[in-house]
Amino acid sequence: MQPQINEPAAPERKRIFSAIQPSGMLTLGNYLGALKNWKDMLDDYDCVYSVADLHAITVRQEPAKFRRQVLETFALLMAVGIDTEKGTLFIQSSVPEHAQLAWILACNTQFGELARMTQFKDKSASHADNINAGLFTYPSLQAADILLYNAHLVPIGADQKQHLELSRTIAERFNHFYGPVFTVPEPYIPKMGAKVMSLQDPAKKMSKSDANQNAYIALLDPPEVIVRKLKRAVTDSETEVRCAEGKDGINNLMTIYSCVTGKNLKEIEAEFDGRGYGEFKAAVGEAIAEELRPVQRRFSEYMSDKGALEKIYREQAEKARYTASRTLAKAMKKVGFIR
Ligand code: ATP
Ligand code: LTN
Repeated sequence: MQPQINEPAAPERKRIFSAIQPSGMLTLGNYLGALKNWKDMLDDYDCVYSVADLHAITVRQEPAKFRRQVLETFALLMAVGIDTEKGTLFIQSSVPEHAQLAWILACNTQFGELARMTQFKDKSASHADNINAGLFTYPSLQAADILLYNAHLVPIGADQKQHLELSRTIAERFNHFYGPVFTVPEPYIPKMGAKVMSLQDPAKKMSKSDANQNAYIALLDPPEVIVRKLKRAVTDSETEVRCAEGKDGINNLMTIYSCVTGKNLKEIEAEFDGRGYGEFKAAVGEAIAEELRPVQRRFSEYMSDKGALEKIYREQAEKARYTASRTLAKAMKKVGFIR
């Protein structure tokens, strides 16, 4: 008997759904801004997490590289502590109900609603040679992800607020036309969670798809690469390690250092009083490397046994399908499909 997601979500534990695209190597920004919270939420919520590979092909992917990235993202999520005994972690394309419900929801999403999405406008501009239909209907698939599991809460960054709002509209519209099927999800902004900025342009967020590799720390960067990238991080012309307006580079490094060491900003200022940027950057680099060391070790362990890894992602997909297939069946019945 497979372990299954409780159905419906146990009333005392709200269900959380979130997903991340395997569109590149996960960064320190993903880790401190999202994944650490994903891990912590496992204790208090009924968590369902996904590697959103269907979403990732809205941008052209090279097949062999893409396959590797999906697998690595899955293993890396486990390595940061997403415990598949406590929650569910699955690869989106292994649960065909996502694509099936996405179609039904696309037929309940208006052209005008999709055309207003800023992510669509941004990605159409940055991938002008491939403005495909999937890029346009991306939010209907995202709504399907969330609604299949009747999630109450969806932890998201600011850039996904518009998509979540549209998921709510789609759920309400469907429920209104066909009768109550879906839980209308709420956005969830975790108490803790830092926004990590680019090391090369601290006005921009650290992003896994940045063309400049020195702008981000990938979770699998070896210690010496981390230390080197930190050494090259953009700061300012002063020498004093203190948090202040106009010192975006230093503020960012202090935030990172604080997140990985647990020290507050005052303590950090005191620690580096009179010591200059060079020493500070070296300490930040070493602290990050230290934090990531166990993650990298666990990642290597998972990747060294592909058979065991496959067993886990198959089981997890089954677990997710148990709930997804029930919700899809309910929705299809309401629409009037012959079952
Ligand atoms: P891409 O470069 O492909 O757009 P990304 O690195 O910007 O990707 P997303 O896949 O859009 O990341 O985001 C995944 C999760 O990580 C989201 O919850 C997002 O809020 C969070 N996240 C991404 N970048 C940062 C960052 N620099 N600081 C904090 N959180 C981040
Ligand atoms: N679009 C999101 C990833 C994503 C997601 C979801 C987030 C896909 N499906 C469902 C929350 C809920 C992104 O690019 N960050």
